[in-house]
Amino acid sequence: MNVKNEYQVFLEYLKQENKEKSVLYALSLLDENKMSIEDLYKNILAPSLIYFECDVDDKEICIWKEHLRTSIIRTILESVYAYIVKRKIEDKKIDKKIVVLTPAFEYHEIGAIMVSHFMLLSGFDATYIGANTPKTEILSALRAYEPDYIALSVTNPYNIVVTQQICDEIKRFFPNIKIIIGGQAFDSQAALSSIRYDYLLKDFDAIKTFADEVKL
Ligand code: B12
Repeated sequence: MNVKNEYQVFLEYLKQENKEKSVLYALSLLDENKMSIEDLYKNILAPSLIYFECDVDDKEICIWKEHLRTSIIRTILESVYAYIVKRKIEDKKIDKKIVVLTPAFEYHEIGAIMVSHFMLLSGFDATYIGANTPKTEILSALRAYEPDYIALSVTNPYNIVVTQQICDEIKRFFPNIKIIIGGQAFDSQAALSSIRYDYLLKDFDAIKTFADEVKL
C-alpha cells in the first residue's frame, strides 16, 4: 500500500509536536476509510517511532522529545481501541487468552501495545497489562488471568537476563502457559539461545500467521 503522502503529513504534525493535529489526522484516516487499522499501525505509527531521529545536540532534550512523541502515539492507540472493539465483533473469535507485557526495566511499550491490538484484531482475547512489569507481578497476573499464552516484548538487549529468569519461572510454575517472545532485543541469535520460549514472532504479519495456525 502506498501511503507516502499520508505518512509525510502525519510526520510533519509530529515534528511540530502538535498532538491535537496528529491525533485527529490519524483518526481521520480510519474515519474516511483511507486505510485499515493494520495499515495505520504498520505504515504510519510504527515507522514514525522506529525512524525517529533527534536533530538536537542535547541528549536530555532528545529523550524528552522521544517521550513526547511516544505520548502522542499512545493517545492515538488508546483512541483506536474503540475502533478495534467495534471491528472485532464482526471477526471470527479465537477462544484463547493472551497476556501481553514488557518485563522489568523495559520501558519501551508501544510495540507491546500495538501487538496486543493486532492480537485482538486477529481474534485472540488479548490484554496488555503494562510496561516494566516485575517478575512477581507477572506470576500473579498469570495466576489471576489463567491465560493460554504470555507475550513478552523486549527491546533493550540489557533486559535479556531478566527475561530469561522470568521465562524460567513461568516454565517452572505454569508449564501449560505458552511463551511468545518478540521485539528488537531478539534480533540477536545469542539472546535467543539463552531463553526458554515457545514462539518467536517478529512482526505484525507473524501474529496473523500465528492466529491462522491456532485456528486450524
Ligand atoms: C520511544 C523510544 C524510547 C522511549 C520509550 C517510551 C515508551 N513509553 O515506550 C524512552 C524515552 C523511554 C526510551 C528509553 C530508552 N531507549 Co529508546 N527508543 C525509542 C524509539 C525512538 C522508539 C521505540 C518504539 O516505540 N518503536 C516503535 C515500535 C512499534 O517498534 P518495536 O517496539 O520495535 O515493535 C515492533 C517489533 O519489534 C515487533 N514487536 C515488539 N515487541 C513484540 C512482541 C511480540 C510478542 C511480537 C509478536 C512482536 C513484537 O512489533 C513491532 C512492529 O514491527 C527507539 C527507536 C527504534 N528504532 O525503535 C529507541 C531505542 C529502542 N531506544 C534505545 C535506547 C538505547 C534507549 C535507552 C537505553 C536510552 C537511554 N540512554 O536511556 C532507554 C532505555 C529505557 C529502558 N530501560 O527500557 C535504542 C536501543 C538500541 C539497542 N538495541 O540497544 C533505540 C533503538 C534507539 C537507538 N537507535 O539507539 N526509548
